[in-house]
Amino acid sequence: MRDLLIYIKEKYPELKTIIGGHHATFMYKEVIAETDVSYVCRGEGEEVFTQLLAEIEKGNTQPEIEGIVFKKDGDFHNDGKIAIMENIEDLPLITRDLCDPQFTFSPKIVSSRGCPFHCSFCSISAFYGGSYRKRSVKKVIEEIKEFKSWGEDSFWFHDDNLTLDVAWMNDFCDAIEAEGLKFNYNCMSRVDTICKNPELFARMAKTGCSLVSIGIESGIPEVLEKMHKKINVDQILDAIKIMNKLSISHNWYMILGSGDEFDTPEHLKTNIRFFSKLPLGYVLISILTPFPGTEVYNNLKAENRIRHYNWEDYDAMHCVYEPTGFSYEVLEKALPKAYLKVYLSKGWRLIPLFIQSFKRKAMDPSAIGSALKTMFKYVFLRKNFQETLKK
Ligand code: B12
Ligand code: SF4
Repeated sequence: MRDLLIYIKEKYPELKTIIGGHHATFMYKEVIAETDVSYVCRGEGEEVFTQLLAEIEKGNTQPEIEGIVFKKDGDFHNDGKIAIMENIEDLPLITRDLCDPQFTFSPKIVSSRGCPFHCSFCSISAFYGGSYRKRSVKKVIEEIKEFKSWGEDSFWFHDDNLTLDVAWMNDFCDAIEAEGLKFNYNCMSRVDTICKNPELFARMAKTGCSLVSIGIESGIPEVLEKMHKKINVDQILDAIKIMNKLSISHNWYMILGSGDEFDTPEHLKTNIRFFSKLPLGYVLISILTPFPGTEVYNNLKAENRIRHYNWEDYDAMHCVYEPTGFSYEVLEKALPKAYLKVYLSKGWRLIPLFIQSFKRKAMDPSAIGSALKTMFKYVFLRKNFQETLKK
């Protein structure tokens, strides 16, 4: 995106450009300095973007609009706010006639925005100011029906936690059953929600849920505590048991590194061992990455332990911070080893796992294919893991 903005500014200097999203929201000064972008939208764009366009049309190129930042008198105009809409219910649905017929995309649905938790590595709470807003079941069902009329029957919920509002989720399952709708859906949830509401997940399995992604993050209680993850090891074990009894594929997230005093070789080993002993479905392993806006970023920055700001390397495969108990290379080398240990520990159980995912349409076959190819290149051809993944 940075290169694109620079290219446009060079080629068409008279054009007004605007950027938004999490990174630009927190790093607006750097983004403007690097790209000379005309405006940065901090926060949700739907309302303020249209207001900005209306003002520019009227000839007012320096409008005072919530969350809109631009260069002014050698400084920045910034009201210090992140634009958050009160009401996301009335957002219009995507209309097909606005899309080029050549344009294909698999529909994503956002039924809620924000999250009330404050996990130290996640930028959601800073971006949405801890708010959590939900659209009605009626509107979401309407959207699903619209997409189904386009011939789509598989949806990915982009909500950070689709199941947070359990009553809403039950109403959603009621509506799917009442209308006899048939489709598959993937979503994200939390360990504690699964433990407290196993019957909800059984209902979800019946109403087409094919894949749930869940963050365990760490098997070390002290690290979970410091991450403010608000889950414990007993809950993790319980949630895995519950998910293994259901016909839903499950994908668990793990973080290597904690950015604090628990970055020691012993803790690293213990964590990997913990994950490899669990009867998990898929596991996605990331290296702790200090994304702007997060507590981890603020702490590491204050301690002067951020190694560099090459944002391309903020991909959760590189260690961009200086750990205290070992070198950053140790963590980068631990990533492929952790993948191997966790996946090889599954042995033959990997085969039914893949077959079930195909059948449930939980995973794109090409994604599984490219994961296997990456592993082959790494294990047998001894290619660099990060480079192999990037290709
Ligand atoms: C789905 C998703 C993915 C999917 C994307 C699939 C797809 N094709 O869309 C996949 C799995 C590929 C993915 C990958 C990654 N993701 Co991701 N992802 C998400 C997730 C869950 C939803 C995105 C979304 O649709 N949001 C809903 C829309 C409505 O919100 P939005 O994108 O923020 O847009 C609003 C505003 O930001 C603003 N806005 C945005 N752009 C613009 C532009 C203009 C002009 C204007 C005016 C406004 C504006 O207005 C929009 C509407 O309100 C978000 C979390 C989240 N809730 O956003 C994380 C999130 C964006 N991902 C994140 C991360 C870290 C990653 C990875 C690095 C993870 C990894 N380990 O590899 C990679 C990076 C991939 C890459 N190359 O960029 C972080 C980003 C952190 C940061 N500060 O940058 C997030 C915020 C998750 C988190 N909890 O921290 N991701
Ligand atoms: S990791 Fe999940 S639960 Fe934690 S703040 Fe982010 S979205 Fe919320």
